[in-house]
Amino acid sequence: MVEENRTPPLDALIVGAGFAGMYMLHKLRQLGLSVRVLEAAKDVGGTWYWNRYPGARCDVPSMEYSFSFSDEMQQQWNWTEVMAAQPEILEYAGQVADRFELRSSIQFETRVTDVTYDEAQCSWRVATDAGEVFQSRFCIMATGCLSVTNTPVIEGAKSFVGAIYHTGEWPHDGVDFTGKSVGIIGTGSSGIQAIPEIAKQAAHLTVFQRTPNYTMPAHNKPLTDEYQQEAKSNYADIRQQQRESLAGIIGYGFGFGGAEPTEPTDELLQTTASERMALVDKKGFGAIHRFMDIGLDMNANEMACDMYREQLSRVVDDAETAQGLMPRNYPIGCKRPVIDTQYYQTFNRDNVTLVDLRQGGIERITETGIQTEQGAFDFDVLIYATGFDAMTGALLQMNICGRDGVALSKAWEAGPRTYLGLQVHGFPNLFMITGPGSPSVLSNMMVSIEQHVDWISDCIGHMEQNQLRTIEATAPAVEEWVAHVNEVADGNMMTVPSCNSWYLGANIPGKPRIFMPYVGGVGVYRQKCDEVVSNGYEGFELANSKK
Ligand code: NA7
Repeated sequence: MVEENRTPPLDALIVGAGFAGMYMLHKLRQLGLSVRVLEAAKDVGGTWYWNRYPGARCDVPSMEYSFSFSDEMQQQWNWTEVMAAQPEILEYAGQVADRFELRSSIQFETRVTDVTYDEAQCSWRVATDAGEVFQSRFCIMATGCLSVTNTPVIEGAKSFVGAIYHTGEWPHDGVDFTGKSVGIIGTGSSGIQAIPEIAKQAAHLTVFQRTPNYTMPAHNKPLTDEYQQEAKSNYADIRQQQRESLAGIIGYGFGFGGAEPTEPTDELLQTTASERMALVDKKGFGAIHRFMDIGLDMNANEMACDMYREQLSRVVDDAETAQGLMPRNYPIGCKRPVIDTQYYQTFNRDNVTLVDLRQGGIERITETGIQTEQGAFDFDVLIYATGFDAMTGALLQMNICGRDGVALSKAWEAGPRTYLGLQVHGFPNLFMITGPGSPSVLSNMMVSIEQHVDWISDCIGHMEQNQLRTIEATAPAVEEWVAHVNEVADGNMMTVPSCNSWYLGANIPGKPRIFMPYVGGVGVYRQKCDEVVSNGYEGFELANSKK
C-alpha cells in the first residue's frame, strides 16, 4: 500500500485549470481562502490545451468568447479573427494565468484519482495519481464537458502499425503529414475542422464517415482595429445582452452576411418549392437561417434539410460523393451546430476519398488500414476524430464517493441528477462548474462559466459570513430540477427519437440516453439561480456542523 502523503487542510480544492478553474481560483483567492488547483496537463487552458489538431477553432465570436470580469483585460486584449483559432485562445488562457498570477496555486501534471467525503470532518479527501492526499472543505469540479476522449472499440485496433492520433489529445509538436496517406474516422466538429487542413498537406486523405453532419460555412475573417474598438466601447452593453440571451451569444460580428436578422422570423412551411429554390440560388447554405419553424416542426425541418442537400449538391463536384456527404433521416438542429471552412470543397480535391459507412461499415482495423464491408483502405497514419464522453465523463472517471459512501457512478446510474447543474444530493460542499442540468454546452461556455463561478463564490462567501459549514442540494430540489430539465427539452429537435448526439450520451455505448444540458437558456437560468439565492438558498440545506 502506498503511504499517504497528506498536505495541510485547504478551504477549497479545484480540479481543472481551464477557464473555469482559473476564474474560480481567482474569485476564491479574493475571499481570502486557501485554495489549490490540481490539473492533469502541463499548463492551463483545459480543452484548448489538448485540442491542438490542425484547424481547431472556436465557433463563438472571439469578442464574446472571452472573460468579462476584468474590464482592463477585455480592453487590453486584442483578437485577430472573428472566430479565434486554438493557438490564440491558448495564448489568451496563458495571459489570464499571468495577469492574475494563478500558476503559483496550480499543481500541474497531477491527476485526481479518488474524491471521498469525510463525514467526520465535513470535508473532502482528494487523492492523486502521485499518491498525495488533500483534505479540503470545498471541492469544485472545473473538469470541463469535453475532456475525456472517446476512442471506439474496433476489432484489430492495436494491430495498426502506423502512427495513431486522437484530435482531442493532439501532440504538442504538431504532426507533419507531408507525403503521408492518412485515414480519419469521424465527421463531427473536430473532423470537419481538421479534414480541410490535413488534406492540404497529406499525400492522400481517406475520410470514414458514419453520420454526415449539417455544417454551415463559418465566413471567418480577420478583425479590423476599427471594429474591435467599436465593440470594446460597447462592451458593457454586449456583456449584459450576452448574460440575458438564450445561448450567451448575441452574434456580435459573427459575419453571417451583413443585414441578416439575428432572430429567425419567417415560416418555411408558408413558402412554395420554387421560392425555396430561389432562396438557395441567392443565399446558398444561408437560405434556411431566417425560418423559425425549422426548430419547431418536423415538416419544416425536412424542407430545410432538402434545401441544405440541394446546396451541398451544388458545391461538391462528384454526384456520388455529394450523395455520400448528404445528411438524412435526422433533423437539422439535433446535434451541436457545426461551422466549417471549405469542408465540402475539400472533397473536390483529387487526394481526398470519402468512405460513406452507411453503404457498409467498418469491419476491423488492420495492420495497414481499415477493412470495411465495402473493401479495404490502406494508409500510413490513423486519426480518431471520434469525440468525447461528454459532460459526465470526467466526473465519473474520478471515483467520487459522497455521504454514506455512495459513489457518484451509483447515484447517476440512470443518468446525471443535479440541482441546477451545480450540486448533487448526497455530495455536500461539492460543486460542479457547468455541470449537467445547466445550460453548459448549449451556451457560450465563457458566459456560463462566469455565472457559475460567481454564484459558487458568492455562496461560499455567504457561508463564511454566516459560519456555515456545509451546503447540500436536497433530494426534492434535485427531483424537481431534473423533471424541469426534461420538460423543457421535450419536443425539441435535440431530443426527437431520430436524434443521436453526445448531448444525449448516444455516442458512448451503454451510456444512459438522457438529455444532459438545460435548454431553457442562460438568461432564464441565471434568473432562476438568482431567485434561489434571494429565497435563502431554496432547495439547498445549509448547516453549521455535521448533520
Ligand atoms: P463528435 O461530435 O462526437 O463527433 C465524433 C464523430 O466520430 C462522429 O462523426 C461519429 O459518428 C464518429 N464516430 C464515433 N465512433 C465511431 C465509430 N466507431 N465508427 C465510425 N465513426 C465513429 O466529436 P467532435 O470531437 O467532432 O466534436 C465534439 C464537440 O467539440 C463539438 O460538438 C464542439 O462542441 C466541440 P456518429 O455521429 O456517432 O455516427
